[in-house]
Amino acid sequence: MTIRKNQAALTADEKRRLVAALIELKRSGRYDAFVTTHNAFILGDTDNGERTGHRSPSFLPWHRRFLLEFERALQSVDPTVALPYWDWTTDRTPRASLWAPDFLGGTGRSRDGQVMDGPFAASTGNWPINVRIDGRTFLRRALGSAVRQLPTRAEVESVLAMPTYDMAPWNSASDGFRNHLEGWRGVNLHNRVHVWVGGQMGTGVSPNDPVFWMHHAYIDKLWAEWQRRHPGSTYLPAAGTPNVVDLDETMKPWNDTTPAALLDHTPHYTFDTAG
Ligand SMILES: [Cu+2]
Repeated sequence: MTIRKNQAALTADEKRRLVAALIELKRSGRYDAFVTTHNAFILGDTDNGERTGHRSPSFLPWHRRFLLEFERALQSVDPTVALPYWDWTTDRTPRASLWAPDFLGGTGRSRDGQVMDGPFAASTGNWPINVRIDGRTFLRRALGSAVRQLPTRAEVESVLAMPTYDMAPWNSASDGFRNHLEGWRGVNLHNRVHVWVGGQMGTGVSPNDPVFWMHHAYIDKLWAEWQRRHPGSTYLPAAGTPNVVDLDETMKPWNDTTPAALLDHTPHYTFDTAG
């Protein structure tokens, strides 16, 4: 059974195994296929047209499935590995152990944003940025420079308190839990974390940075926390919404699963704490 743990609680051995599995997926080319898929959806999802991965109700189930596919790929390399989550309300500075050289490495140097330490630094030769939006082939970060503060637990609580999953017009203008968690409206949780990390994480090719998976694993955990808090609320819209994935409609690119089929994470993984 897969148990997703807080990244801050991983042992040295768990970190080593996760890093090794990431580098093997990268070497084999399977990693970059995930970056390509994510970028295609970022480019294709629009507020007034078809929208599936982002700025829409299916942001949460789409990323749940995307992470499941990625976690299964990691487990095909090392069956003991699970995706950890990064609780950025607690581990909220560049001094967090997440950014140490034995795990993800730190922020980028000022000249060009290049990450200079850790297993994903360009100098290792193990982490070429192949799926990219410009000529730069090295992992970049600028932790805390484009936006100073990561969201606080109080800000997270204010969003978890919202009882309605999502609302018309089902896009970046919506009120409700999904769009406040995604961050287009209000205190801004998910989007702000992408901006805080900077570098590739601030772009459509954000999965180039392995922290992407840990950020989204925490967003996914917050969805589970919201469900426990609002047992009478569920995914919306229910049916008949143009350009938007309704509860029982299949989602691209897989075309074999629906939001309804992804509401319960427990057949696939559990978390170390209920939260
Ligand atoms: Cu995304």
